[in-house]
Amino acid sequence: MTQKIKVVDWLSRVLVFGLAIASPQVAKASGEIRVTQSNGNVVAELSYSGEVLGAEPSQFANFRLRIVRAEQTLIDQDLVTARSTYGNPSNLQSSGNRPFPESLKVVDLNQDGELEILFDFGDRPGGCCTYTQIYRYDPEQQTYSYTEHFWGYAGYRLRDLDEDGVPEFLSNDNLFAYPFGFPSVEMSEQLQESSYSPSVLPLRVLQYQDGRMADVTRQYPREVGSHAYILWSHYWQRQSSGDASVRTDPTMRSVWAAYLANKHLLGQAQEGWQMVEQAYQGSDRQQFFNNLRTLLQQNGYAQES
Ligand SMILES: [Ca+2]
Ligand SMILES: [Ca+2]
Repeated sequence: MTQKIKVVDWLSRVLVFGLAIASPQVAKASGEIRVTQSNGNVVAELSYSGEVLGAEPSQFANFRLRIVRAEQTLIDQDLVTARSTYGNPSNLQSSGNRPFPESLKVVDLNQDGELEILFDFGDRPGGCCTYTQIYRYDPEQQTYSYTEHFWGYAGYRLRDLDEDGVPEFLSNDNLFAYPFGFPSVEMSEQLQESSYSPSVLPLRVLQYQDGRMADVTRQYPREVGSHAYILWSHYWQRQSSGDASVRTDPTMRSVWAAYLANKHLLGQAQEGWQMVEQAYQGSDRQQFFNNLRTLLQQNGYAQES
């Protein structure tokens, strides 16, 4: 039975810090979902079968990606992922993951005049563990090559933080998830509401440069400082409301770890340590501080020590 094609606007046109991202168009016909996104001379289309609108779908199949550049179809293939087979691309479906239709974008990520195509996939949007695939045009081969970035618990938001036309991936450092336990639900909800970062992990800012993700976090001290401030404020609010348990609460360890990582990025490591050593009085504090010092050194935060 042929159903009438239904076109749904997932999002209204969004203008974020001067970065215009057109809405994906989602078409559904006879159990097939096609997501089309276009910008300039590039059209990208994800298609697969299964239910995607409304309730959580039960199954998907036949993931395909098509990229048309200057009216030439350069990619028309099954979606593959490099991750499920340790570097040997395999069908995305066999990895147990699926693409998220609303994430498809055609954007110039590095301001070189050539548009990149990106979309996310994983077992569920917003959860652990999602990936982003980015396709870029190779003028010599006259086709597109791709790279995959794993976000883990961190996730990301695409923003042009400094309004220079180059978008940033505003994310968090997944290497900090979660050696010191998980944060409280209250803390997590507080960060979800903030505009800077949805996660109790150190802030991380990435840019897509030369076909790979580059860590540019230290170039964005305003955002790092805001994230550190939110973390500190959580402690301060509990402390000033008379909640003495905040000083020994083990769920604060992940908060302090992220806070100190941020303070290192800001060049305020000494001040950060003084505050945390004063604030956290849990019986495991010495072991916690030692482990945190090691983590900060191993991951490039403690450059000045
Ligand atoms: Ca580009
Ligand atoms: Ca920018």
